[in-house]
Amino acid sequence: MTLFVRVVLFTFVKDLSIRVRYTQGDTTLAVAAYKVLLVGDASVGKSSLIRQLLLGEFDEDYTATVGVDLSAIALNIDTFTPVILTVIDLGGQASFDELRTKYYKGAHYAILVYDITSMESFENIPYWLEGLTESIKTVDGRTLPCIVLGNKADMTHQREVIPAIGRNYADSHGFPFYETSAKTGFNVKDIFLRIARSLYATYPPVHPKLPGKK
Ligand SMILES: Nc1nc2c(ncn2[C@@H]2O[C@H](COP(=O)(O)OP(=O)(O)OP(=O)(O)O)[C@@H](O)[C@H]2O)c(=O)[nH]1
Ligand SMILES: [Mg+2]
Repeated sequence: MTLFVRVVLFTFVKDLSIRVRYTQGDTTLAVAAYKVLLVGDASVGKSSLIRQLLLGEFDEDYTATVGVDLSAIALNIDTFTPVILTVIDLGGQASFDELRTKYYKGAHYAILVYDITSMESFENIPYWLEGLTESIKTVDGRTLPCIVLGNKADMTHQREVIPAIGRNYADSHGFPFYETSAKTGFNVKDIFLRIARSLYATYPPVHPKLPGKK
């Protein structure tokens, strides 16, 4: 389904989910929108995952994210249900450590990314999680749901982290685990769909009263 979204207003609904109201023909509808943080060491491929998802493109050159990049990702979780993920792609370079936490507040979900060719990037995942849990409470005080991604799965010849290690870590926290490749697109759309479905189930939108309806 191609959806033409003309955003007319952002509203906060009891601080739980953001509704984006849009018009489609003569009707005003609301779409559930959620704030998703994308964190992990510099160069693990966070921005590349977004680029692959939005443009179906991959760039071999590394351009560090300076501070933060914001993307609105519209996904249909089924034929009738669009969801918007506002993804906050946080530059992993140490120079942005202080700035980064300013974007944590009010998040609904976090994507923890490491690079399967870098054991160091995997070993830093607990620090990323600690930073998140120290700095934020979710909008309704629940533990922040997360997913763990081992990216660059196409680079098997340089692998340092076997899938079982990533999966064990994720399991120990009750988080889902996937390996992904921003280069080939492996698992990229699937994980964003999974996140959107999970958020929609956890924070279902409050439907607005349409004009003329009681
Ligand atoms: N082979 C391969 N290379 C990747 C993959 N994902 C990213 N890269 C490469 O890794 C480098 C870093 O990618 P970025 O997406 O910029 O990394 P980042 O995590 O956003 O880095 P920061 O913005 O500094 O935090 C680039 O040279 C990409 O081309 C992947 O899945 N496979
Ligand atoms: Mg980046």
